[in-house]
Amino acid sequence: MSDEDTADIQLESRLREQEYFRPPPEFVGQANATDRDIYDEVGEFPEGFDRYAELLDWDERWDQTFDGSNPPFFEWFVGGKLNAAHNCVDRHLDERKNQTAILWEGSDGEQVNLTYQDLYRRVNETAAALRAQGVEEDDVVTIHLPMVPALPITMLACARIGAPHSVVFAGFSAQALAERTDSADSDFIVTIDGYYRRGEFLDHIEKTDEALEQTERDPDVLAWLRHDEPQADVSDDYVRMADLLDEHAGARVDPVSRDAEDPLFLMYTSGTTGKPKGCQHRTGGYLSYVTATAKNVLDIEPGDTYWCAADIGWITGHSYIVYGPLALGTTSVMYEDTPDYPHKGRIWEIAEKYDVDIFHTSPTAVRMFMKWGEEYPEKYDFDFRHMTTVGEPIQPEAWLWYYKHIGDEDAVIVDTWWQTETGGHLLTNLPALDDMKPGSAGRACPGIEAALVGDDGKTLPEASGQAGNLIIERPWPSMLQTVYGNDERFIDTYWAEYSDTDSDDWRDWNYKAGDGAVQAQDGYWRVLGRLDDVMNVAGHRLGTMELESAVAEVEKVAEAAVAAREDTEKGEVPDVYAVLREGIEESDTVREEIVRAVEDEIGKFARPANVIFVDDLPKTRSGKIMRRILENISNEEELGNTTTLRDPSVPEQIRDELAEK
Ligand code: 6R9
Repeated sequence: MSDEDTADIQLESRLREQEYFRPPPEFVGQANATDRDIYDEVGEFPEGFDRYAELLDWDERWDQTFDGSNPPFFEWFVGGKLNAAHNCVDRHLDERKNQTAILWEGSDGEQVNLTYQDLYRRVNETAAALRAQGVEEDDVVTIHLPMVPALPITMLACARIGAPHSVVFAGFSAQALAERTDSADSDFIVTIDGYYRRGEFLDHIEKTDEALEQTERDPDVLAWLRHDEPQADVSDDYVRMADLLDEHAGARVDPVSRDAEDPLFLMYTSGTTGKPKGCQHRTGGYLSYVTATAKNVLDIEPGDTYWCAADIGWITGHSYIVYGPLALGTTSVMYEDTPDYPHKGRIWEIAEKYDVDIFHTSPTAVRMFMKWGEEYPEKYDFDFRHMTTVGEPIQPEAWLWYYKHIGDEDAVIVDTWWQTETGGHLLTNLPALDDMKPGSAGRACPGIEAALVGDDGKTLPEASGQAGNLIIERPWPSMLQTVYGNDERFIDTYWAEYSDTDSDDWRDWNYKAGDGAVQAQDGYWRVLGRLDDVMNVAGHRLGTMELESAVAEVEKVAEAAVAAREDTEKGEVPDVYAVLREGIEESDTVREEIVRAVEDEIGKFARPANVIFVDDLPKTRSGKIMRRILENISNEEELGNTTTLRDPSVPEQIRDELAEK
């Protein structure tokens, strides 16, 4: 064995035994948050959050930090006025108009450098174009764009004119787009002719064409082009952005002064029941909180090159590619294609090319990089000072690999727990202040009061080491305002279970996260995963109900249930258990129909891993499907308690059926 190998093994075992990792002194020396007093200062409720809002430019200062008089409809920075696009673009022009704001790398290595001045010009022209097309303040604009510069430009243009955007991840199907357009009462869809996936041009406009056949509304469609000329069949009924922009070349649009409480955007997300919910985020509280956490948690400075390798179509991209980083005036990297195109070193090649300082990704991606092997990152010369994970728990093994092979043992790592609903980070360390602990998110962020409730409804003692239901006991500025158009659902989903809903004292209201968690004796939080019927597939949230209703569309299926199976790479993957109608034979054709139904209703990323035909599903006496049992079967685990089953032999029958296949 070479010396190098021996050294490697020694290091490996040292890393494994070590529970805490100190942030490197060079990091601490330059960090944004280095004083522990921040916890007391921001924790001074509610005025402590004023310091977050003070990071922004306001047209009018707020006269009340927090109004809790009508729980759970809390208000933040009441009376204040501001514009998000001004804060992310205009206010940087004096100091850094020639600095790159967005550094975009296309599939084939094409590069677009948008300086703050360029971004200013393009956001203004796009805002003028949207207005000319009839978009008015408070109109919801549905944006169905992939990772191209047009996406942040359109979002910021909407923000400039006070039109809330609703970005629908490009991987969603036509039907999902149609549903979200209708649900948001949106009369505008912004799309593009296509984009690149693994080097191939993907026709994207056909999803809009199909969505229009399904919508109840009749939205105007505005189409960007990926190149100068259309590469797909763009209907003459659609307005070409290029034409509109030509008409408005050089246009300037004054940013609309928005009330702090005016909505900035909607983001649809999966829940336990029914259709996806439109989480509605406010302008002032949201922007203040994501800016402050981008500064204190992600340690972003204007001079940094920052790369969050997520998709802007999810909340992570909204908060930590677009709004937080740009409000701080940094350089934010965007990449169009997948991490393995044209080779598995693509991410590290880009990191080297742009000299990225801060890198942000998901545990799923880390597991994938780990599987591909360290030879890929080793080929490139890059040096991160700070790394982030988000979206799911990270296994200590994957954490250690990330620390060693990507961070070169001299970068800090933050594991950030938060949700679409929370707008920004809630549980994570401030990197210079606390040691890292693989597998743990760490402390609650300044000003955030988290707690655990046992199944008996009682709050667990602090740092008890016991698992419980995660709740947030005190409001925070970036919390969702409501579920768009459905206040009742907002209350039922997030508040009813752990609040005294008759009380008009905000202290009696607790936000339910839907996650299980443990707080260890050191005060660190470890989030275990969802307690409800929501799965986490490669960091994407999917409701079992949504999947099941897609499967139910297949006529040959009598009944179906979806269970999450653990997957070493994606975290979880959906397994479909289907009972076919009388007289229908099991076949690959039916299986294919089921898979296609899921792809059509939701999107390809939700594709089931397995379709398993069974004679019956495990049900309680009252007829409820016990998905937990299917999950145990999928994961080849003990079945646990089956006494509540109407027919206790069903799980064994399913196991036998599986064994026969
Ligand atoms: C930001 C985002 C939210 C759900 C959340 C939880 C899981 C997110 C996590 C994590 C463990 C972390 N989750 N971050 N679990 N550790 N650091 O991911 O939002 O798509 O709404 O998902 O993701 O289960 O409830 P969203």
